[in-house]
Amino acid sequence: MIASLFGPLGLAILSAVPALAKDWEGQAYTWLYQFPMPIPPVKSPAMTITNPVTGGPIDYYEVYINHFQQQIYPNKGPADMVGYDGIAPGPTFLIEKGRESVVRFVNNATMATSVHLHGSYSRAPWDGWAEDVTTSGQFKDYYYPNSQSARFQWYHDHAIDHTAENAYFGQAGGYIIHDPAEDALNLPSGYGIYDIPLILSAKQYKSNGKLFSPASETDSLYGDVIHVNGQPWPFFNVQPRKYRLRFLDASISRTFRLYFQRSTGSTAKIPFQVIASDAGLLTGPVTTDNLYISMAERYEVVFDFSTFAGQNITLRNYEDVGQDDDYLHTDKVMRFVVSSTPVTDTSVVPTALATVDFPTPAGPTVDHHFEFERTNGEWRINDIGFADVANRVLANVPRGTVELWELENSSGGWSHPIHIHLVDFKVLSRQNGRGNTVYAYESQGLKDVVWLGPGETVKVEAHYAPWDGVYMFHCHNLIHEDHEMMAAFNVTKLLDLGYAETDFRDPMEGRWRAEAVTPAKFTPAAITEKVQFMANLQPYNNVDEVMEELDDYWATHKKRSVGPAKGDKVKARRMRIEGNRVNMM
Ligand SMILES: [Cu+2]
Repeated sequence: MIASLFGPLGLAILSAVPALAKDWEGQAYTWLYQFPMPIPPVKSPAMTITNPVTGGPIDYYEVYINHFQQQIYPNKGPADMVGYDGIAPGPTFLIEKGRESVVRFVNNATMATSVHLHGSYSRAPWDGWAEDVTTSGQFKDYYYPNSQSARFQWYHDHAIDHTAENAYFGQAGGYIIHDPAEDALNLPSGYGIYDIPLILSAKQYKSNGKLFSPASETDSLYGDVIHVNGQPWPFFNVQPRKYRLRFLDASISRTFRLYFQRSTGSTAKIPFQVIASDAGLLTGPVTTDNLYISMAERYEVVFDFSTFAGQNITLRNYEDVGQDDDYLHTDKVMRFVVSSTPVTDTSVVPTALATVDFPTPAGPTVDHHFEFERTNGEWRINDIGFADVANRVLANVPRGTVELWELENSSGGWSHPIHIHLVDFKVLSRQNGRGNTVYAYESQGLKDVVWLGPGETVKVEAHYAPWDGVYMFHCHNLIHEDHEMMAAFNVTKLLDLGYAETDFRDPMEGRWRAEAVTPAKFTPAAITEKVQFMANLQPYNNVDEVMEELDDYWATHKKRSVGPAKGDKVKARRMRIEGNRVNMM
């Protein structure tokens, strides 16, 4: 097929657009826009326990990781899935900033799990370290701070070597933090009413209606069936007014470039406002008519349906995003059915949204250069894979410093969304790939994932605080992650900081590991005792004080580079962090 396209100078050029290799990779799904979009239910705490140090509340939740079945094809058998509380996506947590939480994840499933709360600066033992697994019949209590700015976090599996399977079969859910500053803006609000999570995923099914497993994939599983909140190509009834749409790409391999279009008539792309990204609100709304969102990224959009009363709006996806495989309907996502009844809408999108806590610029020197590459069919970071236990800590970052990291995609035509745990970063620059562009919706807020399109090199800057400890960074194509495109960095302890606190640096510390489920551990008294024991060690309640101590420290100390320098792969390979148990396992 030959199509006429417009080149960068507005000149019409002829370009060969490849025809689809095939319409479907798996079982065809033909019920587009026939079924309503589900909204994941809100998770309620099982009890609220008093923090014995601060006197504040700690909400305690129990989540059961259960096998379940879901009818995807109306004319086939149900799909076998595994999800949080036996649903997919899992229930949504609605958290007020400042209310701590402990979530007990109970593994009733067959495969081992580990839970990462993506977007949270959780202490290392509760960050979902891949090897910190909870096996079938065990539970683990995860303690979360919830003291960061309002943001759309999500919780998902992170278990060593089979994260892709666990996430794909259903282990992902939303975790939304609200704060008073955001609430005061009068944005469209009300979870499931005018504030709508749109959790995207792409999967592939077998002829019996069951999921095709990514277990034996080593490159990618792009999926030919697009889901929103677990339903293929749903419709959603809306009123002619503004909505806040919280996008999360929970696919294991597919990147989207989204746009809105009338379902009939004009095919023009309809502009919308991006108001938030991974770490919450942008400085101000960014108006665009299309949006890249790769795996694990979150973007929040306000779309105004008020001029489309009685019409249908289709959410579409570009073709040829990255080098993902396209199928018959992967250029479509869902449909909004706009009612014809006028409504009053008092919500607004202010021109100033938030004061974003950008890191103090560290200067032009690159502290660490990481190459994301494919070597002899294996996925690697600076030639290291996560299984290389002795060498996988690729950076030592002095606690409280700002570092500039350069992330290079040197793996040919592949793309990699890179997630750095613990921190929020600013995307500074992008070279090659998409025209040296950092999109305004990427740079006007803080992020924890950045998409490295084919051939791209991106610089990101982050404040490595507030905690010390060993954390992961990795590709969020979960098949790449499972096949070793994951490493660690160590936010090092400042021995002379002079600030006394409990040590939470080791993500594998024995006392925080999963335990066997027994009735005695699930009594209210036992739960209260456990939660208060954790709280007594004060993992989170002094965060402002910690930040001040770190600022004071670095006002009078000079940073000494302690990690491998730019391009120094040999050094990276040999570097060991002495005394770090994680590294020596
Ligand atoms: Cu990747």
